[in-house]
Amino acid sequence: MSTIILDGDWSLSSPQRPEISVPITIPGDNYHALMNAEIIDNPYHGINEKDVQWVAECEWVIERTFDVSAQQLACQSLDLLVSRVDTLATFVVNGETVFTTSNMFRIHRIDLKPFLMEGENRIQVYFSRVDTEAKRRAEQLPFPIPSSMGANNQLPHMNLIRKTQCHSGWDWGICLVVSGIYDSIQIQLINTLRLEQVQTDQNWLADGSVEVLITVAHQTVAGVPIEISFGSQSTTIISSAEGKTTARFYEASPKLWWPVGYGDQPLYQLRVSVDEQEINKRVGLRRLELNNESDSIGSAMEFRVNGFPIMAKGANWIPVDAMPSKQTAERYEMLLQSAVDANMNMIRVWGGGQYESDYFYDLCDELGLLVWQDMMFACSLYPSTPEFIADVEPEIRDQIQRLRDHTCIAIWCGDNEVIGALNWYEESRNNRDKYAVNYDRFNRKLHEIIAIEDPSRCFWPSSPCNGGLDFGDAWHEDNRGDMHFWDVWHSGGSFDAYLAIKPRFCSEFGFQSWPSFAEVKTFVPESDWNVTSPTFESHQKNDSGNSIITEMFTRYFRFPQGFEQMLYLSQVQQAIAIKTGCEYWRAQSPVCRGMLYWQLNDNWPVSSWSSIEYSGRWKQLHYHAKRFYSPVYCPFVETEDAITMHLSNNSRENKQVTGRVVRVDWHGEVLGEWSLDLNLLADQNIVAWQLPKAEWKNDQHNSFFHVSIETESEVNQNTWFTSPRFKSLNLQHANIQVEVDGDSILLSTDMPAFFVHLEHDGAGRFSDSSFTLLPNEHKRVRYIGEDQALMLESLQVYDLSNSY
Ligand code: BMA
Repeated sequence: MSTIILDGDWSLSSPQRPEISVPITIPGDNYHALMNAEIIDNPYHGINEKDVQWVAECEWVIERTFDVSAQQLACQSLDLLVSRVDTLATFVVNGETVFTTSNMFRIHRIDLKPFLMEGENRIQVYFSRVDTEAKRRAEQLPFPIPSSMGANNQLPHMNLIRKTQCHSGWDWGICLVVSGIYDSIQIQLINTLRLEQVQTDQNWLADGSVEVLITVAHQTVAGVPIEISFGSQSTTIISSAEGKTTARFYEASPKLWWPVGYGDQPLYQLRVSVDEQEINKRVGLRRLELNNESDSIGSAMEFRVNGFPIMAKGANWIPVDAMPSKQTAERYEMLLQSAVDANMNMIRVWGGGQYESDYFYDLCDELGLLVWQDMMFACSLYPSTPEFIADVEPEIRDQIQRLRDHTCIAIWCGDNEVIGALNWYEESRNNRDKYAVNYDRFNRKLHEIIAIEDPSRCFWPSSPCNGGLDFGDAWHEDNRGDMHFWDVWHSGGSFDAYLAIKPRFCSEFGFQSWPSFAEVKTFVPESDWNVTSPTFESHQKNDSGNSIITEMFTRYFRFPQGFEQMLYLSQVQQAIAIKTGCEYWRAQSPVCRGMLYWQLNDNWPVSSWSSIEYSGRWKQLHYHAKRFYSPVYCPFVETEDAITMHLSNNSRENKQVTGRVVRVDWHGEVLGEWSLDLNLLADQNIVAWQLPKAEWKNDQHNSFFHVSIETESEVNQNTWFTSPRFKSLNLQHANIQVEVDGDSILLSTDMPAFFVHLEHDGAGRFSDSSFTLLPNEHKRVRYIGEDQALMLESLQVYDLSNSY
């Protein structure tokens, strides 16, 4: 046996609560264990969050025993491998302190041989309080380093602790200051030579062939054979005394890896082994660049893969669950597959969460999802003191070394919104030079480390950022860099504010909705089915969130009747907001080369900007994203004197597009009809149809435009309203007929119906939803899921005309 696995059953106790001794599964966290043992109620239900805060005010101990045989003990070394230890932990083996941790993002390898004995051994991990340590560190700083307080970081000074920043609450996040170990923990037996790491480098040659250089880092022992295979080739190399040995493979005609939508994702299996130690990776062969060249507007922000420009489309990612025990493989699969199913090709791992688990990046490699990877710093200032840098430096090394061979990773980014945060606090506003220098010192350190660990990728100082050494307002600069555009949500702008900018790359913009009624039933007691009830308010972490949603209703819609319709309408409103931006920016290609909305997922059931609810249910926005992110899309853009429709092709192939644009009145009468049949070139964006306003202006609010298109591989639709003020449009009441046959649902209507949305209480989704349904049309939708009976029993069909 080459490893001793320490995963599984441990016990959890606390010196402050001697009556508690309960089982805990490692990998896992203390909150989850306490909930399982019924010491605490489910923190996600009702208003329980406030009752479970005491857990973070205790110290916790986890422990277990394990056996070591005489033969195992005779090994050269027995290395404990452990990572994601959250956070301030002391490891004790057989009563002796072995090591302590202060950073949950470190990866540890410690030889336990001196501490082990034959037979039964005991390992204990003591977790101390992070809140008191944060205060202690704050007192030692040469000058204050402020962090945001409020919904984000309910505990002070958590910016000084290297722990997932949103554990202490965020403007969509419950405050659960968890502790535990979140990766597998094992002891590896080493006999001849310790295999430490494997790294690959791709050297592309002019003729399209590639040389793959494999560097094996190992113990400084010479003369040990190391087996290496890459794809169908293999070799044996002999270890060198320097601790680094390399091998080269040559691929004359490499199978190229592409982001999804642009080609396939072939992965070459890489295996390195010595004795019973083995490191396995799957590597995609591709060239990747970030084109930042200056142009007539400012400078580009364009990812190129294998020389081809990519329109990055996707969303921001937060940790899958506030209780790490619940971050299961199935949920990673479900979320990332949902991203791909909605035609996304890029995910941004946001800096307030965590460097994700290996499984996340493996899936992204397989699925063709590019990853924008932040370093884990967000929405606070951070010190550049030697102590803090000493804490961070090994973290960045560990993580870049762990992640750099993942094909999916497109960019390393220093942080989330830390440049912007210079303007958020009185101290830093009043002493901006000092704080800017502090920021720059810290940020350069990150850059320096990353440039050494991975020279193949670009380092981007911060998101958002106008570019190197530019600490200007990247919330509004649309000529260069990436933008976080929050005018519509946080600054109260109307939807048309999205039409006032042409971002080069918008890496955050979002609009909240309430959870669906089906979701609400899972965590809100019936007595609180009201958007201003205590449960609703405790599951809304953005102070003005509920007011913004409601106030926006009054700008655009007739006020919904009742609670359930309010929930539905909030999701219509969210979908319209994000679609407005994405549709317009997509029509600005190639000026705009990226859009990642805030946010993909929720880490507990909550009112938020997500397009997928905590349960995995797609909100209306996610169904819209599937359409507006699809490889071929038909965005409408209003100009001064015409309504135009673009055709945008985000793929490497030419596409034959056929379709029909119609102008329809509110009763369903077709007032005008135009057919489409054209060949769209790869990566092309053209105006495919337009109608001068003079031809329909007099009765413009009496009708809407609808387009349906078809290519060899997809169908798509889009509807354009002459005004976003639906409240003043003459929408007719629609009677929607629904016929269900197994997993097939047939819908028809007597009047044009908009945002026709199917919802049900169980798991799974529909092949389409939140669409426009015209009279005389029979729309067939498929239920994609396992629970047909519950779907049938609980199916609800909503539409805009029936919301008031
Ligand atoms: C952003 C993010 C998050 C936040 C979101 C919504 O700028 O970086 O910090 O949750 O806005 O306010």
